Amino acid sequence: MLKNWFDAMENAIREIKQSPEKSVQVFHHNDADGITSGAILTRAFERQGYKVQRFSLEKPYPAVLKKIFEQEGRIIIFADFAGRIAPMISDLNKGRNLTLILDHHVAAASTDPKVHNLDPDLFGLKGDRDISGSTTCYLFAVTMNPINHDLAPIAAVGAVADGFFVDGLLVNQNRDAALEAVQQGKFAIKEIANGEQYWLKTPNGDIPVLEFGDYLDLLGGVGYYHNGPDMGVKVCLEGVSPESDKMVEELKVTRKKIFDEEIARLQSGGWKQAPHIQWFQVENRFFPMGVKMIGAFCDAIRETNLIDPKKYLAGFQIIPDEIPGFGAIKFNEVKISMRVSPFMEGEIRGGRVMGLNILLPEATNRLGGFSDACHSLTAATTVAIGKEEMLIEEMEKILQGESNG
Ligand SMILES: [Mn+2]
Repeated sequence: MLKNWFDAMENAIREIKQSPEKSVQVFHHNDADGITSGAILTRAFERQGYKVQRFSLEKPYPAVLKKIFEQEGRIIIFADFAGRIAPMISDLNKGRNLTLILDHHVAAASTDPKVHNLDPDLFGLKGDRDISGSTTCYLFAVTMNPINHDLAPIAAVGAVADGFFVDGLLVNQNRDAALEAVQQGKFAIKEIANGEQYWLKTPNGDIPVLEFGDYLDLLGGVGYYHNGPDMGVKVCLEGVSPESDKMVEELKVTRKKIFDEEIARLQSGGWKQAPHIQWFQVENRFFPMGVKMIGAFCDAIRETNLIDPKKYLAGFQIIPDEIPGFGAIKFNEVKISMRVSPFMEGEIRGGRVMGLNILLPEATNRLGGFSDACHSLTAATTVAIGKEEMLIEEMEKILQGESNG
């Protein structure tokens, strides 16, 4: 199976080398795994003499994909997302661009021969165990050119930050990347009581990798609309600097200020109450933070006395009509993030009330919205701006139907 994966990567690399196009467009996720993936691909393609245009996305939104695939004759690469939507990408591409998908989430096969879905999930590996997005990109990079072995520490950082361990240890491809980085003298593994601790060795001392991962997550998430992902990639390739430290400190201040102001608003009548759901809309007040932060904010308040512990918790944030560096995109969409109190968590786990993984996607579908990551205790979808209240009402109908029936 793995031989098939390396064969598929070699095929794609051959096609890239045969293409007259000498620039690549890299679209990567904005979390630590995605940022390390973007850094690895940038360095690897620049070494091959390509001009790299790099864009960080919070998600591969359909509106963004549509604009990307208005192009023709390009080399387009997706990293740390898009494995599952290879069929949709194939439909949009129609053979017009050489497209590579270097994701590690659960994947579906491509239906366009010009779309190479190199997600190792299709070749027998598990993205939540064996291999991160960064390690996927790293193995692609060394397949393209063994000179890229020096990128192993960046791959290992992404793997640790993505947080998939078996009994506290990195395993399989992720572990191999970490061991390689250790051999290069740039990484250290220390045994602890329930697993291992990973350290990045830098000229300025050793940094715990989990801490470094948080640093990248902060740049990518809190600093999303303020060039944070660019700084994250720079830090991966060149190391932390006083400039990046300053940016991270400023972003922490920004986040605290925005969160504190929102909490004050909630305390002075900012809530809207439905029978089973308490909700609020932050409009554009979270800018320049990315839309991941509405979920982070719900997490921050779900165990406080700001909320009614017996109701579901929902927050809305308008998705800005812009992808940094890529340009204007008319989304006209609002993101909803849902969380629950510890009390409701017990009710859901006990099967006494409906999980968010059923409630939110069902209501979102009824309004023609887009469901993505929905789990029983955390969920997020998007709907058109203006449908916020309708979405809450749909969920109430679903909940009342359940209690009546
Ligand atoms: Mn990942």
